[in-house]
Amino acid sequence: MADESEELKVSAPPKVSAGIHAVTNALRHLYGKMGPIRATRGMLKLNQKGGIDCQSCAWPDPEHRTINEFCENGAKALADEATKKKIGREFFASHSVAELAVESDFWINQQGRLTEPMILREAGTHYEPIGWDEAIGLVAGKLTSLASPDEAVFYTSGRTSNEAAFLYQLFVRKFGSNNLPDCSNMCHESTSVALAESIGLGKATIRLEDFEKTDLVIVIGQNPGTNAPRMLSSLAAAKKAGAKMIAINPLAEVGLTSFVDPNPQHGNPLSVLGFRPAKLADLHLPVRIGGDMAVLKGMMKMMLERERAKPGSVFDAEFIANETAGFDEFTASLDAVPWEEIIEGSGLTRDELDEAAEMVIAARSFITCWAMGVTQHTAAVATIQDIVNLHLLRGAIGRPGAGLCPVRGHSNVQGDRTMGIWEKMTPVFRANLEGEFGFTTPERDGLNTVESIAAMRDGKAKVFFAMGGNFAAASPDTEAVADALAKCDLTIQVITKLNRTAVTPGRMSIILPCLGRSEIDRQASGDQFVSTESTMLNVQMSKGIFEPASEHIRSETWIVCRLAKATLGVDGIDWDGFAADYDLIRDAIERVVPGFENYNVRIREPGGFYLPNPPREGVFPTPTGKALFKTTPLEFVRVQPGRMLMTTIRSHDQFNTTIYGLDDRYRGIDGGRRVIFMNEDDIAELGLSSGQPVDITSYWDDGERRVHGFAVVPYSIPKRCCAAYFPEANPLVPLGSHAKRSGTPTSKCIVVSVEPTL
Ligand SMILES: Nc1nc2c(c(=O)[nH]1)N[C@H]1C(S)=C(S)[C@@H](COP(=O)(O)OP(=O)(O)OC[C@H]3O[C@@H](n4cnc5c(=O)[nH]c(N)nc54)[C@H](O)[C@@H]3O)O[C@H]1N2
Ligand SMILES: Nc1nc2c(c(=O)[nH]1)N[C@H]1C(S)=C(S)[C@@H](COP(=O)(O)OP(=O)(O)OC[C@H]3O[C@@H](n4cnc5c(=O)[nH]c(N)nc54)[C@H](O)[C@@H]3O)O[C@H]1N2
Ligand code: SF4
Ligand SMILES: [Mo]
Repeated sequence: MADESEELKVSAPPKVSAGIHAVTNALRHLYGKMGPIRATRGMLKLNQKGGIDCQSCAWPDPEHRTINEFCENGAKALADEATKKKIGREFFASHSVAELAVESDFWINQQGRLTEPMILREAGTHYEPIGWDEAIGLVAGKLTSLASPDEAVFYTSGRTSNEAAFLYQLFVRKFGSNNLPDCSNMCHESTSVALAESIGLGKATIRLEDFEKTDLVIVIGQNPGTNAPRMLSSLAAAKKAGAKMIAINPLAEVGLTSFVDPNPQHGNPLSVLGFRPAKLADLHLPVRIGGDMAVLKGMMKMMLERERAKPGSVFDAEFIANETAGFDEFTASLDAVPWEEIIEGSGLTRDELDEAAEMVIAARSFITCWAMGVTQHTAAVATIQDIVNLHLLRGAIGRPGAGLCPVRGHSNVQGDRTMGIWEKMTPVFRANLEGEFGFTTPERDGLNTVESIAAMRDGKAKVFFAMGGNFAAASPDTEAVADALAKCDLTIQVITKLNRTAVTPGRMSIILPCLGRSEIDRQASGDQFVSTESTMLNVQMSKGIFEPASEHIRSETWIVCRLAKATLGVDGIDWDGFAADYDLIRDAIERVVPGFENYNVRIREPGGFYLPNPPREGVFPTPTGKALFKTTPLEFVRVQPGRMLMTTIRSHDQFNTTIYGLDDRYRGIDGGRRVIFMNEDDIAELGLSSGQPVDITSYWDDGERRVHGFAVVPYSIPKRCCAAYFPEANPLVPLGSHAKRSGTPTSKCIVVSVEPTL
C-alpha cells in the first residue's frame, strides 16, 4: 500500500473541539464534493423526520429537531456518499487490480462512486463490466455448486437497512447456513454478550432525555467528539442541568475535556444552550491501556469499604435484595482483590480511584457510556459486566437519569442484529422465522468474523460475500485476511465505493454497486424508504432524495431478492414482491421480530417508534428475572521489559476504513496517518525523537508481526502505552487474540516494541 503522507505536521491538540473549524471543514467537504445546490438540499434533509438518516454513527436524533440536525462528521459521510465523482468501465480498463492494490485507502476512496457491476475473471488483470443477470447467475451458480452451504461466508457491515438485512439473513438461512459474520463481531459483540447475560437485553437502557435527568455521566473508552459528535450536546445538556462527568481514557480527548458545539452550522461554541463549561469532564482518569476492569473494581472496592463502615450509606439495599442475584459472591470477590493489583492494573493512584468512587456515591442517578476502548480487549465481557455491577450496587438502572449507554458504531449495526444478522439465533427468532417462511433453519451456529478468516485460510470456506463494509482493511491481521481472501474461489462485494477488499480479490471477484441511503430507491410499486435503529432503540425511516449515481446501480434489497431467486429457484417466498414493495418486507418483519407490531404504520409517524426495553422499565428478562452480579477475577495485561501496550484509534478525518483526509485536528496531526503516539519518557528512554520513523513489532503466541516507518508523536498518554490509527496498524493485530466469549479482536491492546527504522 502506498504511503499517502503529505508533509507531516504535529502541533499541540486544541483546547476546544468543533466551533469554527468544524464549520469550515464540514462545508469544504459538502460543497467540494457535492456542489452548493446538492449540498444544501442534502443538509436540509439529513436527520430530519422523514428525511435521510445520517449514514455515519448510531447516535439518536432528538425529539425536537432544529433545521440543521447533524454534525461535521455526518456532513462528511453525506458528502462522501453523494459525491459527484464516479468511476466506471474506463477507470477499471486503465487501472489493473495490481496497480489499484498499491494505492492508499485515502486515494481509493477519493476516486468516486461505482456505477456498474464489474468482474475480475480468473487469471484476469483488470475488472471488466458485466451485466446484472450474468453477475447474479455466476454467484448463484457458484453457491449451488458448493459441497455444503457452509462453504460460503456472508458478511454484513452496519450501514445496511433493516429491510435489506432481514431479507439477506432469510436468504442465507434458506440457502442452508448461519455463516453471517458482521462488523459487530469486531465492535460491540462484547457488549451484546455481557449485557444479555447480566440484564437480559444486549442494548442501551437509556434514552436521550435521561442525560438531562442525571447527576453524573461516566464516559469510558469512547471518543464522542469524533465518533458520535452530537453526543456532546447531550453531555452539555447534562452539565447544564448540574451533572458531573468522569472520563476514563488513556488519552485526554479534546471532545471529552472541553466543549464544543457539534453542529457545524451553529458555528459559535458559545451558542450551545447558552452555556459553555470550561471543562466537560470534571475528572479525567488516564487509565493504563486495558486497565478499565481494575478501575471499576477499585471504585467498587472503595464503595464496599464505605458501605461497611456506614451501612445503608452507599448501596441500594432494597434494589439489590429485590431485583438482583449474586451480590454476596460478588462482594466476596471484591474483598479478595488486593489494592496493589488494582493500582498496578489501572496505572492510577488510590486517590484518583477514591475521587471517582466519591462522585458515584454523591450521584443519585448516573449513566455510563462506553465504546471500543472497552469492547476490544481480552477481558472485555467481564469488564462490561463490572460496569453493570457498578450500576446494580447503586440501583442505577431502570429509573430516570440512570442506566447503561453502550454507544454503537455504524448507523444501523444495532438494527442489523435485531433483524437476525448474527452467526447464531435466539430460539424465539428461529421459531418465528421458520413459522413465517415454512422451512427448517440450519441448526449449527455459523462462523463469526475471526472464524470466517480462519475458515477461508484453511480452505474450508470458498465463497466470500460482503453486504457492504471493507473486510480486508477492517479485520485484524491484514496479511492473514488478504491470504484468506486470495484462497477463495469467488469474492463478491455489494458496495457503494471502491475499497481495499475489492482489490484484495479471490480467484474471481465481482463488484455489485449499490444505492446509498441518500439516493432515491425506485421500485415497481413506487419510491421506497428503509428503516434503521439507533443506539437507543429508536426505529426511524430514511428516504433518499438524490438521483442515483448511475442508472445501473441497484438497491441492496433488490440485489438480495435477485440473488435469492437465482440461487433458490421457486421456493415459495415472494422475492419479486419483496423487491417491488418494501412494505411487504416490513409486514414479514412484524411477524418474525418481537417489538415491530404495526411496523408499517408506526414507521410512518414522525420520528418513528421505540422498541420495547424491559430493563429501562426495571424488568430484567434473564432466566431468573433478576439482574445478575457477575463475578470475575481481576485481569489486565502485564508487559515484559522493552515492550509496550498499543491501542488503535480513529482520527477525526475517517469513517472506519474510509479515509476522508489526512488530518486529525483534535490531536494536532496534519498531513499524515502513519504516526505512533508515545509518552515523552518512553521516547527518551528508547533514545528516539519526535518525528523519527520507527518500526513497530507486535507479539503473540504464533510469532511476530511488523509495520515500518511510523513517525513518533510525543503525546499525553500513560507510560508504556502507545496508540496508532486503525486501519494502518491492523497488520499488527494478531488473528488469534480476541476477547473471551465474544470473539472480538483485541485491537485496543496489542503488545508491541518500537525500534528506529533503519
Ligand atoms: N467520524 C467517525 N464516526 C464514527 C466512526 C468513525 O470511524 N469515524 N466509527 C463508528 C464505529 S463503527 C464505531 S464502533 C464507533 C467507535 O467509536 P469509539 O469507540 O469512540 O472510537 P475509537 O477511536 O476506536 O476509540 C475509542 C476511545 O477509546 C480510547 N481507548 C483506547 N484504549 C483504551 C483502553 O484500554 N481503555 C479506555 N478506557 N479507553 C481506551 C481511545 O483513546 C479512544 O478515545 O464510532 C462510530 N462513529
Ligand atoms: N485495529 C482496529 N480494527 C478495527 C477497529 C478498531 O477500532 N481498530 N474497529 C472495528 C469496528 S468497531 C468496526 S465496526 C469494523 C468496520 O468494518 P466495516 O464495516 O467492514 O468497514 P467500513 O470501513 O465501515 O466499510 C466501508 C465500506 O462500506 C461500503 N459502503 C458504504 N456505504 C454503503 C452502503 O450504503 N451500502 C453498502 N452495501 N456498502 C456501503 C463502502 O464501499 C466502504 O468502502 O472495523 C473494525 N476494525
Ligand atoms: S452524531 Fe452521528 S448520526 Fe448524528 S449527525 Fe453526527 S455523525 Fe451523524
Ligand atoms: Mo464499529
